Amino acid sequence: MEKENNNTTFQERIDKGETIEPKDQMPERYRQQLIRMMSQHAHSEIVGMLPEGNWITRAPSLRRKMILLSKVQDEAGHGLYLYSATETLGASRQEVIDDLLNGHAKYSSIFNYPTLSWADIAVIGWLVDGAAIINQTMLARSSYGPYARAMVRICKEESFHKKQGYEMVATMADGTPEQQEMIQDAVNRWWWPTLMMFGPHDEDSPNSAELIKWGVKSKTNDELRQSFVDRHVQEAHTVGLEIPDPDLKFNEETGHWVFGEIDWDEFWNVVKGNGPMNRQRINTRREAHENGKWVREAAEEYARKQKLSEEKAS
Ligand code: FAQ
Repeated sequence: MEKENNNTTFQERIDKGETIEPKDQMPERYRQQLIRMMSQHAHSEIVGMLPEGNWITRAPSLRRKMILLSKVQDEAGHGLYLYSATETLGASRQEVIDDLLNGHAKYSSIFNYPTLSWADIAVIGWLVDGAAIINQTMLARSSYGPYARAMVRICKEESFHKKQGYEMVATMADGTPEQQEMIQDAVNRWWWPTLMMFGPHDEDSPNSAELIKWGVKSKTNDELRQSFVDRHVQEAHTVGLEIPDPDLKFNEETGHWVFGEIDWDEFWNVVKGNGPMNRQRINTRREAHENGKWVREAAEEYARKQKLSEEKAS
């Protein structure tokens, strides 16, 4: 009975638009849902460094290299904020990271596709960051304070990422025939996987209703996907690029673009670990984690010594 009363109070707070902070009472299921979603999000930022990191040494100019380096560093920072925010819910960072390295944790399907040419870097900035912004602008209004605040900062950085991506897309689309071919080929390969980032259709999304009830999400997967399509079809046409969807057409009555069906078999195959790059991504993360062991040990030892000397001084 007491639990029910607490939950009612909690729901009333959510309905009033109040922010929930780490020490507030919350239903266990709310906590678990946030740990699930925020840790998957943190992993996505960290694994998301790999497809672009692959091209840092091959950037076509110093300017492009500096931008890409700082973008990839930003993604690392996003992962770290999000791991910290997940810890505020009582999750242990080590366990969360172990889950990723053991292959038990999910992360965004999009990062299991290869980056085959420099044009892919332009298209990731434009489409993948573009999709991330649409999703994360909503999450900046999420009911859980630490997540919402992390999203505000992350969205500012993602906006820069998208702008640099679109500027590169526009440059290539206006370039030599080879550059135009490269950029169109990259759009053809990344368009559908980007639509998959928003998750399954609403009727196949087991978590959405609960997350919306608790104010974690305020829009459904399909609503966000539609916003993405409406915005990015326009941007593609502005720079003379085609969207690889024969069913794409504008509905004058609704003011929205109608688009073809996503290949859900491909989506679930990638989510289950069988995408083109899943194994390589996890192996690369494992190797990086192993190579960074001495840094973690040194940091822990430093913190231990600092604590000892502070105790002595007091
Ligand atoms: N990939 O019931 P729903 C970025 C899973 S960050 C893999 O609809 P929910 C920045 C889902 O986890 C990109 N798995 O789930 C960047 C669930 O499985 P579970 C990441 C997916 O939570 C840019 C099951 O399917 N962004 O791009 C995917 O309501 C460039 C059923 O799904 C976030 O993580 C997927 N695409 O909605 C970095 C944002 N979709 O856990 C580098 C936060 C669904 O029950 C370079 N997350 N699944 O076993 C979210 O907004 C949500 O969690 C969704 C999924 C929308 C991803």
